[in-house]
Amino acid sequence: DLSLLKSKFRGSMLGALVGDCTGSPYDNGDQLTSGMKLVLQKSFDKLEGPPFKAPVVQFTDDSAMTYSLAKSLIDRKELDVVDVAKKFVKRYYQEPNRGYGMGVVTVFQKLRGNKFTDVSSPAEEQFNGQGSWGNGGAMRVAPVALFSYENYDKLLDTVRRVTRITHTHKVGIDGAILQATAIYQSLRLDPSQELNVVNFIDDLTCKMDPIEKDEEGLGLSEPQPYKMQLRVMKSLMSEDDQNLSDERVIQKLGNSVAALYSVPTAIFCFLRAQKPITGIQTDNPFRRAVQYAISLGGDTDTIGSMTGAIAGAFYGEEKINSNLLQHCEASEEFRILGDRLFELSVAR
Ligand code: R7I
Ligand code: MG
Ligand code: MG
Repeated sequence: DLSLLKSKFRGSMLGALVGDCTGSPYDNGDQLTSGMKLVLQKSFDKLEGPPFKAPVVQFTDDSAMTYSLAKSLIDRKELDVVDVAKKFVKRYYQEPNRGYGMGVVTVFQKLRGNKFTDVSSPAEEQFNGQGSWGNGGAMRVAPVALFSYENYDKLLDTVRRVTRITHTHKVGIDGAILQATAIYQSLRLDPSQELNVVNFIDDLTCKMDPIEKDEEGLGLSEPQPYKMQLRVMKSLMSEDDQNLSDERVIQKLGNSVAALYSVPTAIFCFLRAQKPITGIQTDNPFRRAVQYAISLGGDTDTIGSMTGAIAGAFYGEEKINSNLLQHCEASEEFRILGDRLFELSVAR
């Protein structure tokens, strides 16, 4: 069904944007107090209501980089890392106050300094040569999952190359792969059928196994860290709603800017939101997923955005409230990017 698939492409791009826009006001690294969770509930109620006169909800670096990446893939019809790097850097210097990661700015400065003659070294030199394990690769990866819809090997290659522009630590790269894989799987599922959570996690685990096996000399205490997180996720998903306090979820899966402690959390939020969650009042499972992700605190814009990209790829645009979309900056542009990526990778 091509119209459903097109809606899923739009949904993934719009979901990434909505999670970023709605999550960014709570992005101060901390847990949300119960008062803040109520503010969050009310704010979603208001954003889903009729249009009101207020400034639009602004996006951050997550969406700025997602936009640049999608635009480059569409313009070039293939991955051109120099073009992507140029677009990232240009955008950063146009609007440096979008909340970029502390480290990644050095990469932009060096790229501009060498005039894009070397797009590898600046990222490799980060953090004393070990590269960044931040979630900046994963947060912008949705367009790559859409662009590589037909071919998983192409997805892996494209994610690796595009992530390495800024993030070369294996854990940063593998986090981007896991996030893209979750979107890839969600695009293929029928949202009118109940999602089989165990199968979804098992499929992710099978795909991550060979990817994490070629780990060499990283000195990680856990040789396959994402597989370990997927095991934790599976066990949490088997528990009762009552047992799953926010504190326990945060303690087990994390909510930080580290890819390892945010990508699995986003996938978990999507999966858990298939069913009602105590404290989140909505019948809409897309909203439930994003609101729940934000309510866990920490890196709220990014975990919200990654959750939204997966949930949007599963449910499609239909489940994303149109008033909510109107309240988010650049939503019309993101819908168009979803359409262009669809034309490029499916309808071509
Ligand atoms: O990963 P990155 O693009 O940041 C994305 C986050 C998202 O939450 C956005 O919404 C935005 O707020 O930033 O940027 P990086 O600077 O590469 O990584 C983010 C942070 O992770 C860094 O500023 C460091 O604090 C930390 N970090 C590391 N710390 C020590 N050693 C990442 N890698 C390392 C490391 O190897
Ligand atoms: Mg951000
Ligand atoms: Mg963030």
